[in-house]
Amino acid sequence: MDLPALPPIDSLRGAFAGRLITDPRDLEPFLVDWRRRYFGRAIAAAIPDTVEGVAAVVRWCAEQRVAVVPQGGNTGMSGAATPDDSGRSVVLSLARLKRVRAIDTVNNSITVEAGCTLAEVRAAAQAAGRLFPLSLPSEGSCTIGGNLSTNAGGVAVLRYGNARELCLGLEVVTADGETWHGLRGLRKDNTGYDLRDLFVGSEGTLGVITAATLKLYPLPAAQVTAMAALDDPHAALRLLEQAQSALGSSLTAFELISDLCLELVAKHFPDHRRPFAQPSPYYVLLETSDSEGEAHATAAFEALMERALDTGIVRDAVVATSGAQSRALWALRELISEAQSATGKNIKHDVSVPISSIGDFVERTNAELAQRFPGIRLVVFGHLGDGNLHYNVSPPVDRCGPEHEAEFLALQPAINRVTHDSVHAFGGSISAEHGLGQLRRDESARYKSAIEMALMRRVKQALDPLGIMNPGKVLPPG
Ligand code: FAD
Ligand code: 2HG
Ligand code: ZN
Repeated sequence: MDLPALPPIDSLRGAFAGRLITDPRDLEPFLVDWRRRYFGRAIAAAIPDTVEGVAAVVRWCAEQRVAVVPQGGNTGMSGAATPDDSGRSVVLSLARLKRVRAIDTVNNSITVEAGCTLAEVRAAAQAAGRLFPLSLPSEGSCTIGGNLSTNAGGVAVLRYGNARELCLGLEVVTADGETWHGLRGLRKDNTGYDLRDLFVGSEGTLGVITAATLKLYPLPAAQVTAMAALDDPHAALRLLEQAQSALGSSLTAFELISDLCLELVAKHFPDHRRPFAQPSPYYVLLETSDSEGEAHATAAFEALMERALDTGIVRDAVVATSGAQSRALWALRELISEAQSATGKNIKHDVSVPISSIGDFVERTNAELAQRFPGIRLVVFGHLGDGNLHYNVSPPVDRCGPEHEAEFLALQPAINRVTHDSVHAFGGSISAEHGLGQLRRDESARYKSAIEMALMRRVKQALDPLGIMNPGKVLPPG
């Protein structure tokens, strides 16, 4: 397609009130993802203060045939918020749309603008005596717009669902710069196609989310955390079954952690060590949210752990007896990503399989990778209760330095192939919660059927006929 010459940037400056960054040094942080795996180019980063400003930027881009790359906290794992290298993009940062518009404690809902960080939304809910349950280790930086656009998961999906399930309504600036006011606080609404659910999880490829109405829950009377040491993911599944029978919907988190994860955390964050005298191959971090108070929750956990010890499912267990102990256990889990990054470049897989298949998946995939790529280290952790693992790969210990990076990353396609073919064989998904972005875009096309790809392309064509919304993400070009 012949594109018009790039227009003078001053015409965009005049199009909206807010910040426009064009200086290359100031622009740099908007052009790279936090893992430093994707580097793009852009004419400018636009940071409007208002929804009208967002619409004006999108309209300018549509007129000039310039791509719009929405960006929130830039904490995404798939390179989805980084522009391509065409130089024909505007990064549209939502960081200044930060108002909490309304809280309704009878409807149990909160309406917030897209640039509020997840931590700010949780704090606003808490100040009103309510829980907004989405919980990610990146909550201080990621934004609610980014959470919805990636359909983020996190550590409380088991009880409350992912971002999609917590979203009641959306306000969206469409690809032609109009605003759809869909901030309905309704639990039930069967009036045709669900536009909200099209935008959730679309990674900025269909429109720009400017605000959302979200579900709130009562604050739990008590939350208690425990950690169990065990042999393998099969044992973890048996513990999950027992925990669900004993605790029902009070079980809010069930996270698997392999020993290498805790070794890396202890190495890079020496204040955070395993809570057990002896290391075990795997651990599970559990949390219960109890409406009857702390004593009740602790007693239930202790009974569960005693039974699991008696039946040989777990080797050892610890139940936190204070908030500080609970936070220390959670820190071990939440620091894994950073600890693995501190070890050097790694290959990420964010996979889901039916929960009951996780043990077999890990066993078979570990064996095949070990045989094909001797010495590689598997950093396996994640949301076992949702059937979702971060099945990440680090280089062998003696090939960790920057001088070995290129050699290791050259293995990525082959390592992905083994891992993703295994996921597919177990009926799973190659992106459980991080999205496709640029990282898994082409991989995903390999596993989806032709009809699924064709339907997705038709949706894209209908909502973004000019193809300006975050091109090169989710769908392969062409
Ligand atoms: P960005 O990275 O800025 O953008 C992500 C995508 O959303 C891009 O496609 C972008 O174009 C689009 N986008 C952003 N804002 C908008 C908007 N307003 N309208 C339209 N499109 C938009 N993720 C999980 O799911 N679970 C976890 O447990 C988890 N843990 C993490 C832990 C760490 C330490 C880190 C660094 C990341 C973690 N993540 C996790 C990944 C990341 O935090 C989430 O994907 C998050 O939802 C991204 O939000 P963001 O605001 O940073 O979005
Ligand atoms: C988590 O659950 C995140 O901590 C990050 O989803 C996973 O680093 C990762 O691969
Ligand atoms: Zn995760």
